[in-house]
Amino acid sequence: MIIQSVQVAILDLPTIRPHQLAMHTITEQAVVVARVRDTEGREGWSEIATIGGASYGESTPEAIKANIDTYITPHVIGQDPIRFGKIMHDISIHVRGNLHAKALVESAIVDLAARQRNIPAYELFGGKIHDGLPVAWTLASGDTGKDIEEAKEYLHQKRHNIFKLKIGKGDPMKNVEHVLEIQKAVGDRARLTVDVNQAWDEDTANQCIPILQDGGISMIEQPLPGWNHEGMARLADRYRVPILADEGATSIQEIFHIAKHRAGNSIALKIGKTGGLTAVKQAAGIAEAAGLGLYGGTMIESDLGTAMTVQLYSTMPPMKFGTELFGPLLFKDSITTNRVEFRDFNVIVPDGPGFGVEVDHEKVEHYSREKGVLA
Ligand code: MUC
Ligand code: MG
Repeated sequence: MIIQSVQVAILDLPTIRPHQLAMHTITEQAVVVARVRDTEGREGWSEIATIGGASYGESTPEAIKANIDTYITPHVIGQDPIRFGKIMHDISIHVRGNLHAKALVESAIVDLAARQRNIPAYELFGGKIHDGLPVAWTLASGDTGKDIEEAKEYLHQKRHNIFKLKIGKGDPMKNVEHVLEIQKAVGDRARLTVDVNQAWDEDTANQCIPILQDGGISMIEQPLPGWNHEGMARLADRYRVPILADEGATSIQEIFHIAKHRAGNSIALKIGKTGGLTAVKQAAGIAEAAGLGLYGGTMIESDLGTAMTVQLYSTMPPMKFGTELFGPLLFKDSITTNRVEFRDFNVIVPDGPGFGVEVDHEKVEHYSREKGVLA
């Protein structure tokens, strides 16, 4: 039952429409997939995404793969998956940083440990509290009219009633007008948030936030660069509308720093940036103890990475701002044979063994950048 192999591949998954962020427009999302196999041939799978090569953050898909293959895998081979705490501790002694890579490896090991016992992976994290989680959709087509159409359609389908608007690209005041137009179109049928993805300086934030706040926007995500904790603290102090730290809130140490200095009054959790499933639960504990609001973030993973995240978030108390685990809905295709379900404004917690989704090996091969790695 010990781990015999670890394999990592980069997949490029086409999206149903361009997804425009401040620093990059996604038309194909690069996700990194890992497979660990035990001596009896059982498999554990995981997926982590980054956005726009090196433009969103320091971790790139290529670096994640190279650093796992070279530096992390040797500490995993021959280990018992159920001791994932020990394996991750060993890795932490030998490999600094590399949080996305560590997250990918820990998650694949957890999937395998759960499958060896024929239980959902959430059982290894205290069991689920929820069967479904509120789920936002990101309006980021780059066109106000199309965003309004999308919002109306998904409200009608009862798929989403929380919408996050990406407003970091282009003229800030035009973006504020875009937000207010969408707010007017959906009225009180939906709650709107905005994500600036670090694009403003403090002056711009002080021009735009009061208008967004008066317009009824319910949360402002990462308006300033991730390093600017002092600026984030001033904004959080000055405005009534919640200021959410995302790119600035990575490791548990960084999240502790934000909590201590109130550099934001809420935190976006993500498995990749924080270094794994266990680390996210630790991060949530720090944030909760400091009275910060939580948001269940994503880096736009497909069904596999989303199932992992939904399962983990299901073991935590309700998050003040809900989640944005819409990833599978943005892709043209799926790399799993069963899909993560969305209904009644919720994403449903998968209940099968492991993370509850079954990998489609042919699809994985089809979308792999390098053929034959996970064949
Ligand atoms: C981010 O910065 O939050 C999450 C949802 C989305 O549309 O973009 C991502 C990244
Ligand atoms: Mg964000």
